[in-house]
Amino acid sequence: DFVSLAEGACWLPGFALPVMDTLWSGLQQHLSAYPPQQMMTPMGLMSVRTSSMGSWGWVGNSRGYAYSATQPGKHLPWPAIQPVILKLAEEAARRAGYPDFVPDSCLINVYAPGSKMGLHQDKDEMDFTQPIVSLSLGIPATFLFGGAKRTDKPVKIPLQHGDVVVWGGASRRFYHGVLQVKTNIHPLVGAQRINLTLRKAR
Ligand code: MD3
Ligand code: FE
Repeated sequence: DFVSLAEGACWLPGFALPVMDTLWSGLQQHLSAYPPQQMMTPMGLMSVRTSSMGSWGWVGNSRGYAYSATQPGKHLPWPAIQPVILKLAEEAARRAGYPDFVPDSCLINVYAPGSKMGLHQDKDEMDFTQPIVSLSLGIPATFLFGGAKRTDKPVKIPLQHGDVVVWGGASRRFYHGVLQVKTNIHPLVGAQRINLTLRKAR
């Protein structure tokens, strides 16, 4: 079952729950091998820590941000998107009406309690007809879903462990962010929220 949030935005509560044990064990291995790092941006150091999978990882520095084929400060590629994650994203996109979505980038955002993400638009990708699929794990967070203008009043969406959202159509360019994550403990994932953002970057 799904909830339509705006034109093109489709919330699938608990969609990932059936694969969460498998997905979490693979993700823990990834995070040990590719520890998430706090990225710099022109706006300052992010409170969120990030890692990536796939052909394109997201990297930031004080001059800007971009997709990169190599890990920050290294000449090595990222590992492939894990099959369980890839299948989940493609299946969610298919349900939302995007049968041809094949992501080439999986950004992993790790939120400790107190971390947040300010309102922004995702506009570093090449093809805006491709949706973005996001998966939440761990402790809950309040997602801010705004509109096409920064001044559009955001709607608050309580995202929980196992929730998937497909952001396509007009909503693809909408402003969004995450409120400061409250201290909490999740039985599987512990005292953190992790968001996987799957995109077709190139
Ligand atoms: C709505 N991450 O990494 S994922 C990001 O929870 C980012 O970590 C958030 O925004 C997080 O850029 C939100 C959900 C998301 C991603 C892209 C969107 C929502 C979106 C693009 C347009 C509209
Ligand atoms: Fe974003």
